Amino acid sequence: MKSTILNLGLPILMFFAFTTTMQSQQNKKGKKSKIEKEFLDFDQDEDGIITLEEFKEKRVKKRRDKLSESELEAFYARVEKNFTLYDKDEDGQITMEEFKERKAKIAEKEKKKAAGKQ
Ligand SMILES: [Ca+2]
Ligand SMILES: [Ca+2]
Repeated sequence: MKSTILNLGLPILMFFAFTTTMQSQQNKKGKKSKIEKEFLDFDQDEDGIITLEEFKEKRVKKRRDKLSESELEAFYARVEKNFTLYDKDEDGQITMEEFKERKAKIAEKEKKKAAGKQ
């Protein structure tokens, strides 16, 4: 009797897992414009490319008043390192494609992290 329940339960579980995956994929598509907006937020002069200067400016803006000079310097170093993670072809500029790629990777990582916590 117990095994009958198990045999029925597994396909149902798999079905739910499948539909949940489908839903999250749909959400991802909906989020595309959000990433594009984020990109434009970085791209101050709207030339379709994020330079290191623009990247730094945006990241530091909120923190500038709160951090000491040495903290700010450390923060800049971190931001520069972060920039290279986005800039895949290392030309010193982040294109929309590179930005999206990196964002997708981050989302993937966070998904894995969240799954590991369960
Ligand atoms: Ca720009
Ligand atoms: Ca690049």
